[in-house]
Amino acid sequence: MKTLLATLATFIFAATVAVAEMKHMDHSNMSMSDEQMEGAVHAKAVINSIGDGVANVTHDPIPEIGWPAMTMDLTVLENAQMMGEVAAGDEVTLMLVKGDDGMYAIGAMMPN
Ligand SMILES: [Cu+2]
Repeated sequence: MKTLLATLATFIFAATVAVAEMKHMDHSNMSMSDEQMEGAVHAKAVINSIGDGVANVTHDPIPEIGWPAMTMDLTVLENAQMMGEVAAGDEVTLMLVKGDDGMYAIGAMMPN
């Protein structure tokens, strides 16, 4: 009987988790995955140029990931959220998320 109860409890727990997972999936209208959001970092930057899927930026240090201030090219993710118009010369806050290749890429950009 104890075994049966334990099995039942495990089953109910598993079912609860499954339902929680499904509810979780309903949030997929967010364009970034939860995994990406967890590892996301923010940095202030100046946009030097922005083009097809890539932006050259000069960003402030990002201590969370050990980056010093630098000028670099960053991939702009296809589903990146652009909060307003961003053009070369603009000061922005970047949200960087890890892309599929493990490299940080721009997941969102908002003018300062
Ligand atoms: Cu950099």
